[in-house]
Amino acid sequence: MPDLSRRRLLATAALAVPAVLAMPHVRAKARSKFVYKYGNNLPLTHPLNVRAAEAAAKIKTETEGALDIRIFPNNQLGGDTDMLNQVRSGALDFFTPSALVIATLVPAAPINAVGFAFPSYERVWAAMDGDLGGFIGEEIEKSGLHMMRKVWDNGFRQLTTSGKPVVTPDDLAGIKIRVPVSQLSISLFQALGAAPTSMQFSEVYTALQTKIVDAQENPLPIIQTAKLFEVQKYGMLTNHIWDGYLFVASGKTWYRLPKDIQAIAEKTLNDCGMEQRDDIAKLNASVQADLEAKGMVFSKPDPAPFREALAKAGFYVQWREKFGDAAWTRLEKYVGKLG
Ligand code: X2X
Repeated sequence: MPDLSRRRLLATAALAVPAVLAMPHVRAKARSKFVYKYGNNLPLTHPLNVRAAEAAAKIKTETEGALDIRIFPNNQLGGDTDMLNQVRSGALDFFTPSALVIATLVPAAPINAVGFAFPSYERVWAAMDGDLGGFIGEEIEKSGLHMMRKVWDNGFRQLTTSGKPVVTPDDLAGIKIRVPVSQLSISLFQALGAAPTSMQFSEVYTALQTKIVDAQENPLPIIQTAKLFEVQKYGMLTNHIWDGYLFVASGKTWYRLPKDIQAIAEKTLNDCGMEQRDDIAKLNASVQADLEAKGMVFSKPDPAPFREALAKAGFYVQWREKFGDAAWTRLEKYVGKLG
């Protein structure tokens, strides 16, 4: 074979061979590659997505490309109910539902979301990094999903309305309020005399804009990043539920990952979750002023009459029974006696 064509042949062959095989030092490490999908319900600008993107990049680097997590933010894969079905079947690999939303599958999960239970972030993180979070993780594991141990922050949920501010539970009478697809949320707002309706977050902006509902409730960073301030006027700092994002993986695909890759993913997601908590804490210091500059008007109702209304309606008795004594006692260990 004449030299020239031989060289050409070699050059062509080299191009056709995947780069890893052409490099013996890398070949030794070549292994299966996992391209996994992570879906969530929040805009790209929310700290959850900012830190998830950072986690994905870090995991890809540290696993030398073996685990490549592609992020689908903002309900691109469907609403929460759809993503929950997908993560159960293994069509979706990672998902961050609120405990409120995962309750249709794991009824004990939203024990952290009992109305007016948590007085401060200090107690929240003691509980979630302690026994209470451990209990939630075990319950989720039983359902066939895997939960990363560090829960990410959604925040304390605050009430917003378009028509008039809410000062006492009486002001909630008959108000059409959107809540997540959650029995606990429905029950809470019914007990307060409002007219709650469940809706996936993907539909909330439009429902408020077209006045299908008059009110909603979410932590302020969501009201900011999802631009709900464009369709809501009054913000009431009720802190009625502390809500977190559980970083879950589909058991069907998580346990297919080699152990060392699982360990890198788990550690990185937990570390980035801690950073995400800090991001929300920083945001909490400035978000109200930002929303005020955008036209919202804030007030801080006295929580006592709201708690009393819940107790009077039998809310705490009913949910203690539903969650069971074991879960309830764990919650009370961190927040004191409820109801
Ligand atoms: O649906 C909501 O309100 C949200 C975005 O807070 C949750 O994910 C529960």
